[in-house]
Amino acid sequence: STQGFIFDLDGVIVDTAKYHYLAWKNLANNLGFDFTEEQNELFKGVSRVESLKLLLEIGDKTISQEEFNQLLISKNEEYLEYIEKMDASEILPDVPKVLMHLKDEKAPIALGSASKNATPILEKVQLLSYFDTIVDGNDVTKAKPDPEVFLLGAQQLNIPAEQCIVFEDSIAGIQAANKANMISIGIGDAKVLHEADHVFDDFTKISIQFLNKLIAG
Ligand code: B16
Ligand code: MG
Repeated sequence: STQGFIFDLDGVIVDTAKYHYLAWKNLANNLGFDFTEEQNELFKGVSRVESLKLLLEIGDKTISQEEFNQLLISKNEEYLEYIEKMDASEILPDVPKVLMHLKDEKAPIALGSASKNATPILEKVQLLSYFDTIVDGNDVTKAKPDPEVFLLGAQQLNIPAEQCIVFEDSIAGIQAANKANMISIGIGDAKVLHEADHVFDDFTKISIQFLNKLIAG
């Protein structure tokens, strides 16, 4: 049986979480409150709209729908300025090695990201060609922890959900993978990602032997 591999983008392939954080922090500061890196953990994997709702809760702010939409636009404009400057040097360690190995083994690969900016980011860092399909924030209506993004990825790869392996850095993303009955592999802090089936600090800690076991199913 063939196993499918689904990669989250932000925090797994590239560290754009730092850019999201900078943009949200600026927005919070402009509204008169602070936003810490610890609070940002809960924003990882969460859609743009849901993130702004969370931020306004943190700052205890109520705003009009019009202002809400305007803030979404200005946050994204600042974020786009950061990603405009990205190149392949921002790919996280050993990601190309893992993608290359999976390709060599003919394993189907999907992207499963909440971001609406996923394709331009993959283009910027020159990894787009590794992916058989891209599922991102433009394709789904329900944000992680809902499993929609990963189920759609499996469907587009034509692989049953139970035969898919998800790499994720966020709590919401691990929960989404688990709900989809996929194997969840956390990339990051094992204490934060304790709901994952396996956790590694980063891809340098994942051996080819372990990958081959996943490929074999
Ligand atoms: P955008 P992922 C997520 O990407 C980020 O982790 C999250 O912080 C962000 O709010 C979300 O994408 C939406 O991104 O504003 O670019 O549409 O981790 O699911 O790849
Ligand atoms: Mg992520």
